Amino acid sequence: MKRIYLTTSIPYVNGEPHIGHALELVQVDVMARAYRQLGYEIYCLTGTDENAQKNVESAEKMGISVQELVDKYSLKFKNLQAPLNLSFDQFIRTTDKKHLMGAQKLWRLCDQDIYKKTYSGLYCVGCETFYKEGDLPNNFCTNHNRQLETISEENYFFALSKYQHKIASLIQSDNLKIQPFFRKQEILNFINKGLDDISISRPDTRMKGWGIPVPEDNSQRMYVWFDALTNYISALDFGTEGELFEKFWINNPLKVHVIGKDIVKFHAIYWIAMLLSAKQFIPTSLYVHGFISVDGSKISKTIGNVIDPASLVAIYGTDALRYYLLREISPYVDGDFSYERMHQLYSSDLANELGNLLSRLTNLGEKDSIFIETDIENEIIDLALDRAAKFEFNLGLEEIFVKVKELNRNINDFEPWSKSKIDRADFLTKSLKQLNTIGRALKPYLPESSLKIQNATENKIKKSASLFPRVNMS
Ligand code: ME8
Repeated sequence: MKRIYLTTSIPYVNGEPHIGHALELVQVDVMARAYRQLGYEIYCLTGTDENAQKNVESAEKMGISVQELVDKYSLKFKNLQAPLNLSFDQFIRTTDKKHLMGAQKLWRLCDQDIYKKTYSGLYCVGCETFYKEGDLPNNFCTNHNRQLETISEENYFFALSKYQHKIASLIQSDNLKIQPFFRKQEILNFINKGLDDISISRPDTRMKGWGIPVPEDNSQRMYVWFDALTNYISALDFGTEGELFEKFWINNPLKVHVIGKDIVKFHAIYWIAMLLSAKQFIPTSLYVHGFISVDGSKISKTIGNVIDPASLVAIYGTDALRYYLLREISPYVDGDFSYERMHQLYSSDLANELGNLLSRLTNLGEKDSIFIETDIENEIIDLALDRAAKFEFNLGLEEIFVKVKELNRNINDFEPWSKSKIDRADFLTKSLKQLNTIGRALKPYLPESSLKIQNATENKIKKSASLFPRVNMS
């Protein structure tokens, strides 16, 4: 049986989930559903990244313990499962015991590439990254709106430089396939400028006792990226030699990480080097999505434009938000969210086109006592499935909606309501079957609507409840 292991990145838990996170979760969910439909045995993972130093800072500011902070925010991410209709198999937290075991095991396996050194450098706690003088203008991180701090301390280092050529060749040859192509080129250019060794631990005093202890050295905690990246295998019980690891990492040709454009370096370089050092298999591909802005501005707590995905679902419903993220946002490039566009898309594509099509056809179908035995037009369904599996969600939905529009046009042209019952029986039967096919094609994208459409267009036709009821824009 063919297998695939699919993962999202694991968000930090020092802030609320936003629609950028929802984008990645929904993209991975559509892929997971598509591969399931294609008959693959799949394992789909998401979770939260909880050992960052910035959590210590945030908890201090909020006057709560770090554990309370991570519990509270991790739950908010986990709670996106219902409103976004996510079908993942596991939600891992990097504060889980099995993750600690996996991370420490990997560290031990990298032992020959780890050494201790005193280091002085510029650090952004928001990025959890060291920078060199000149990396960022005025040593200011615009992403996190903070001045870089100078830090001098004794840390463990990982001999990343040793893996430069090997990693470049794995990427060049697509043994690690990076999509889209321009991200592959970007990272190759970065690697070819030369890789320095990286610091992979922080003194326990700076971490205030938070984070995963370095094996055999309680005075140091693992650098959060070293620990976070191992989530992809600790979730498979790597630490305890579990069956999942055997099944989905060792004996599995497809291991796919979906990530945002800001964390390619960590996945395409650090993670690969760690796995090579530990003599483990590497993932097969990275799919890199772009960033969503809100009304043209970067999503930021300071600007105050963090939109809770669940609040959008409360207004428009799960499938409407999924539709926006999949159709309006091109999978690999930056996109924008606005309430205005959300409302527009909801009204035009979902309520007026798809919803209306279902109401019209089932209304007439009920009046004429139409009975449908479905015969599926596989070509459309296969094409939509193929697009979903290939991360081409916008194209997949576009093609389905061409069919939706075509059907609506046919109805307008034929005017079944002005024909005799006998004259329209054929037309209605054919149209309802086509709508049933559309319903099936939508399955990985809009699972709930897909099911409603399928149920409403099979057997004895009954007038269907509105798929996308009117929403008033407040
Ligand atoms: O990077 N639009 O966590 P994170 C689209 N903990 N995607 C966005 C986005 C936006 N505006 N903002 C963030 C981390 N993302 C690490 C990951 S993985 C071992 C550790 C994406 O909460 C971002 O690119 O900053 C990443 O893929 C994910 O959301 C989590 O971001």
